[in-house]
Amino acid sequence: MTLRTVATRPFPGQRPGTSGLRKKTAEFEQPGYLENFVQSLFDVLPGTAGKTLILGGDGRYLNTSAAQIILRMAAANGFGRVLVGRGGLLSTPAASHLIRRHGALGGILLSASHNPGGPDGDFGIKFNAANGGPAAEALTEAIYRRSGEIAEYRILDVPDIDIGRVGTVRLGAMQVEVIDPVSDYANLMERLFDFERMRALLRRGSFCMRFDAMNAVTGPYARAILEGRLGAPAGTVMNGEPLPDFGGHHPDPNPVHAAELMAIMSSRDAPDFGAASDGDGDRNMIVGRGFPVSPSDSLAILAANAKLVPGHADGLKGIARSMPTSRAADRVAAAMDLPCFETPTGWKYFGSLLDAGRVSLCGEESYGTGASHVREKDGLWAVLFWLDLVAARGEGVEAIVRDHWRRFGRHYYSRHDYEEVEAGQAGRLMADLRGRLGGLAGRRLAGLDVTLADDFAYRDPVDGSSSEGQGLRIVFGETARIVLRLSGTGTAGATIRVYFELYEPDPARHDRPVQEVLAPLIALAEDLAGIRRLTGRTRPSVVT
Ligand code: VG1
Ligand code: CO
Repeated sequence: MTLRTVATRPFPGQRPGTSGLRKKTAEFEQPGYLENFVQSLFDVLPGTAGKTLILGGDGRYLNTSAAQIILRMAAANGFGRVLVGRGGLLSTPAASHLIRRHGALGGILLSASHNPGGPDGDFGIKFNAANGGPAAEALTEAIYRRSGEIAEYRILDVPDIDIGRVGTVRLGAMQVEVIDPVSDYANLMERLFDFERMRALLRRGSFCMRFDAMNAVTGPYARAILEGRLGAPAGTVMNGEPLPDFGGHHPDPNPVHAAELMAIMSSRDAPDFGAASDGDGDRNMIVGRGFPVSPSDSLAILAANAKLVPGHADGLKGIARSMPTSRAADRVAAAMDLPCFETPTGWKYFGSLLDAGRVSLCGEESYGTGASHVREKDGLWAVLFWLDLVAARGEGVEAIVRDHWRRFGRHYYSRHDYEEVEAGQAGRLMADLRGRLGGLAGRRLAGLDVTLADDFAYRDPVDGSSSEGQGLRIVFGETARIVLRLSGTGTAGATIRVYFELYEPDPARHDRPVQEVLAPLIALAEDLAGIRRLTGRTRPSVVT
């Protein structure tokens, strides 16, 4: 067994985005590409000697071969122990839990999350720190700087080890523990929710649910928890086998990409409750019969009903949402007299608030919801939360949402994505609008008064760190908002995201088509930003 030091040269562009480093699979397949990034990470960590590392991924193409390389590199870099999910699998929230439970230095997650996988798709790598949460900007920037000067990496010269079976293997001086990816996570869920109550609901012949794992990582988790511990009938979980190309699915749980589930939920004999998760298991979509729940509403509804589930029986400390997420949660926070925080997009900003005990629930408009039990958004957790609410209230998904709107008003909400726009064009469009924001406040546009127009900047109230340039927002008081930002997870060109929100307090007006209600704001955004004019796109690539 020999430790090899391999000479290498920097690859440009190894800068993590909103959540990890994501590139086309082919880029990751270049010899040394993965190794360079991993060595850069190990080089900037505060000491790896004798430490514990958690390792897993979402099962996509390259997952297991990358895991083997990382195991050999971890051994060569002095780690004492690596816990790896059997078959190289771990969902992102399960990994977050394991990091915390085992006092690990951190965890490496092989995933490009909701991006498609396979040789022609995307691959990615995320690092979560000792608190279980995504690496903070200071660390990801340090990795990036290191990747620009790296000259060698260290690796053990040994054959692949068997990670397909639970057990312990030695790799040099390091111990590799292959663990069941599901059991610890499932035990945690049992402590947070009333499994007896959900079991009774699922046993009732009249209640039926469907969970779409989209051939990504949540299949084994959902089967073990829903069909196993909760006794839902076999077949409740669809597309439950993790596949290297996700069976051709785009594992993004929204009504556009989870079309198969949406068709089932809109059919004549639709189940009562539908749900889906993404590639790495941190996102969730909740659907009633023919009734998708907007993720921003979902956060607000979970907050308003939190006391009904055992994990939050003592109430909430506060709520946080990412800036583009609708302000539905803010209304709940105000009514419950709770602190409410607005952070930049990406889960890494919630970590310090959760660590400091300032908030208990967090959410994003992009189908991500989570809480203080881990430091990640958590797809299955959100599904169980909803299921437990349905059981506790004895009402269906749609009834719960409509009741919430009646009490708090409805925030009509939509996101329009323009994907694979030429990067220079997208940058100019944003710079141009940013330059004109200063003149907008005080003007009346589309019949609404602009009260604020700025480029969102955030100062973390716990550690004082600041992040600028987090999205252009045009705010019309409490009534409406338009937000524009560039995605930090795409791998081809630039993706422009435009977010629309309009508040409607009147229950008599809660049944209108979303795009129709938002049409004046959509037209105004076009007038202001000129997306069609400047990019030649006639319509968004995806509307959610
Ligand atoms: C997107 C979402 C953001 C989410 C991020 C990571 O980022 O908008 O809310 O936190 O993906 O999610 P962006 O920069 O493309 O808008 V995951 O589930 O892909 O790790
Ligand atoms: Co994800």
